[in-house]
Amino acid sequence: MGKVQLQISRRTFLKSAFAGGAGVALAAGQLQQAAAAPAAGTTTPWYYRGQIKSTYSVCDMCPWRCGIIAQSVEGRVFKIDGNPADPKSRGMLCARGQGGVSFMYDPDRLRSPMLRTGERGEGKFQEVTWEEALDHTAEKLLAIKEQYGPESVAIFGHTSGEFWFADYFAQAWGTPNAAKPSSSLCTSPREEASNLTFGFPVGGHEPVDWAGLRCLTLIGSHIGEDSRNTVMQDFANARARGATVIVVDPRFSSVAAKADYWLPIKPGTDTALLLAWINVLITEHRYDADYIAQWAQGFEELAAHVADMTPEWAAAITELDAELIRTTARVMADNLPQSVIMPGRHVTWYGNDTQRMRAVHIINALLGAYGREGGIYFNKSPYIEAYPHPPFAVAGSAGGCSAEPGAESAELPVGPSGKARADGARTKFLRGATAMQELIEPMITGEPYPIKALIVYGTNLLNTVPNPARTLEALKKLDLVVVIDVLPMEHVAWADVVLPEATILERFDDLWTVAHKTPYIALRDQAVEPYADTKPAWWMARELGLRVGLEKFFKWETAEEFVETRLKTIGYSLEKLRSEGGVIVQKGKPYLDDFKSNSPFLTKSGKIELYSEELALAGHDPLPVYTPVEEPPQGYFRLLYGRHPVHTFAKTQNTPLLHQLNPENDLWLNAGVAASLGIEDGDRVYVENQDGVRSGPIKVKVTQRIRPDAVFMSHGFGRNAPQLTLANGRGASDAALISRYTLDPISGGAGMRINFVRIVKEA
Ligand SMILES: Nc1nc2c(c(=O)[nH]1)N[C@H]1C(S)=C(S)[C@@H](COP(=O)(O)OP(=O)(O)OC[C@H]3O[C@@H](n4cnc5c(=O)[nH]c(N)nc54)[C@H](O)[C@@H]3O)O[C@H]1N2
Ligand SMILES: Nc1nc2c(c(=O)[nH]1)N[C@H]1C(S)=C(S)[C@@H](COP(=O)(O)OP(=O)(O)OC[C@H]3O[C@@H](n4cnc5c(=O)[nH]c(N)nc54)[C@H](O)[C@@H]3O)O[C@H]1N2
Ligand code: SF4
Ligand SMILES: [Mo]
Repeated sequence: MGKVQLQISRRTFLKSAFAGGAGVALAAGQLQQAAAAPAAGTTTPWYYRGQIKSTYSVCDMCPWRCGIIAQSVEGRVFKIDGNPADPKSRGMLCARGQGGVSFMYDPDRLRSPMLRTGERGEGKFQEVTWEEALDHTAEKLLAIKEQYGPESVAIFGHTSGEFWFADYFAQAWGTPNAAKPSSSLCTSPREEASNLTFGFPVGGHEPVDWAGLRCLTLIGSHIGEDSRNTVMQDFANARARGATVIVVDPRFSSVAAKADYWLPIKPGTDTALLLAWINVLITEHRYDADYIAQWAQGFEELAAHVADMTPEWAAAITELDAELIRTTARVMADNLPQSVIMPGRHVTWYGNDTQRMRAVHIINALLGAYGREGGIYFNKSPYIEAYPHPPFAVAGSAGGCSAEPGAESAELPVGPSGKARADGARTKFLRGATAMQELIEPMITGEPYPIKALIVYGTNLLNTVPNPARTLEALKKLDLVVVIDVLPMEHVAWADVVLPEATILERFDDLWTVAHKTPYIALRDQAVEPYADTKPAWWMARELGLRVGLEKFFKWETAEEFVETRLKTIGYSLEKLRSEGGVIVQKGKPYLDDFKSNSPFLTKSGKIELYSEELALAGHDPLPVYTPVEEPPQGYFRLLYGRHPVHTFAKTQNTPLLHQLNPENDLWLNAGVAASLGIEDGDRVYVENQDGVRSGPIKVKVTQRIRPDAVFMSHGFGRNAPQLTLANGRGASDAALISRYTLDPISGGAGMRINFVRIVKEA
């Protein structure tokens, strides 16, 4: 299979990725008939080799999780199509989704449970049986619990099975120390800012009401490179309809190239721009006054606060033209309420990010966008009950951008229809889910209490969490490190116990429930048998649970039984769901008109809180303030990083097909700067940061498309894991260079764009 895939040319592959699953509407049998007979002398195409089995599931190649149909023949998946009934795929997939087959058949995959034989980090293991691996883990966990308490076990979780460990097992076991990178390294500032302003978080699916949208503003959101399938579809449709697009980015990103206005802002100064926009909207009376009068509070305070924050004031800070600032504010206002600043996703930038995101949410309020057609709709969680279980020892608050946490979705707020937040507050931050960094430090210092064990589920520890050198110190100190993964990523070498998981199409999993304009539930069915000696997370969590005295939480025997029980609560069965296309779509309450007497806003006041009493009481600025960030020293550039369209984070660099499309990253360097440094396009250089951390060599892309004070590289390359045979040693690692971060005092999000690099020419 790998061989066949490698022969596909880039052009053919991308064509099939973006053609939007033309074959999807055909049933398996029709597909066979529709295909032309193979030419004599060629190998038999896969669709002639036997009965095609179509299985409904959800793409796991990124956290967007599009509905898919896996096409398999004789126990092997050959093709993945978008599920036309699924609101997040609409029958299409992005290139990464198409690459799912290549990901699951990566020959470098973990095959068997293993126990460490050498030193931590050496990567020496012995293959063992599941019994041995689980018995050993359970024994260690119980000994640690006995001596230090259940909270001394930390659990990190991401990817589609995170629910079983970071939510269900963590809560049953009784540790509040579960964290997800999709929260404190991604969305937590925008979620907390939204909680403070509207009384509910944005939710995993950004509720932009694309169909009627007339003006879209993007603050460092690079749609197209951030290649989430439906976001790209929606953007393309909106643009084709003539929607105006304003892009604020220090880099001329793919989406900036499609915009009406590009604001090449000085990195770290966005809050000044946002405040100046507020100034223009208010002083020129261009905001939605009726909406603000009816739904918001604190307008007078806001108006007084921004009175002096003119475009001229912001121009000096942002290095943007004052007239451009004024004009773009007017364009936004001319289109209200069908005018929206997209709530960004990866918003942990400078450690003051909740304030910036509050400014974004406040502008959306001034534009009257929330709850209006063509503006921002209210997300609603689908109705379905959790699997009944005894009360958990702790409330869950691992959070996360993909946090539609399965069984718990009915208990956690995702929109105005949700209930109040289950506040398991225990952090020093004002609100928010557990910050990952908060858990690394106690592993090293034992303060405020020791963390002795770490279970890493589907989290790319050393590529994801900033300051990997510090994480390594933590890994050395722990009494137990358990890694549950599918590939031999760098951190696997540091595990005591390695538990290899079956990929999404090799396992049955809990329902995927999505808070959405049309709330929906998607089936995650098993297409083929697990690879080698791999197992699903639900099975591992249960087997471990039974071994550590948590039987009462694991009364169910299979995930099918778990799901069947949940489906019954909405009058469904697995059989019905399978026969109906794998998706249940419910009715939402997207607009203000859908709320009769109750306010849709769930703040204490029931209003949009432009001025935040809650922030004031906690000693934070109640109105967004601009705080300058440190400047790069002489000879250094600010390190910016982001997505590449055909890769996901640090997980697909070794995926044969995606590796072929993009084997390494490059370093964007301003053309003027390159000339002055004597660097030419294609030169290979090393990159060294303020702490002397070096990565590379990386190929330079000399371009006019980036400001002179910053460089940019895509995330996830520069790997240091020989077992990743394709990815190892290609390009440079943004993660290694992010040795500094600043925690946002409100959300606990880790600001990572505060690192500076210089360029070292290859010897
Ligand atoms: N330097 C830097 N750090 C970042 C970011 C960045 O841009 N640069 N981005 C941040 C953001 S926005 C996010 S959301 C996070 C993402 O953080 P992560 O989710 O940690 O990122 P990935 O690299 O996708 O790692 C996923 C891990 O899950 C494993 N995996 C894949 N499929 C399965 C499966 O079926 N089962 C199991 N058990 N494991 C599986 C993969 O092999 C990999 O180790 O990273 C954050 N950190
Ligand atoms: N292909 C692909 N798509 C993905 C993912 C993936 O791994 N691969 N991951 C998904 C996930 S979980 C997330 S969180 C999103 C992340 O997608 P985004 O939220 O768009 O975040 P980043 O990728 O970090 O975007 C970085 C952009 O911000 C710009 N930037 C840097 N500094 C500043 C600044 O100070 N001000 C402004 N205005 N802009 C700045 C950069 O130049 C770059 O264009 O992508 C999602 N989509
Ligand atoms: S956006 Fe692409 S990678 Fe992400 S879930 Fe959808 S198809 Fe999969
Ligand atoms: Mo993210």
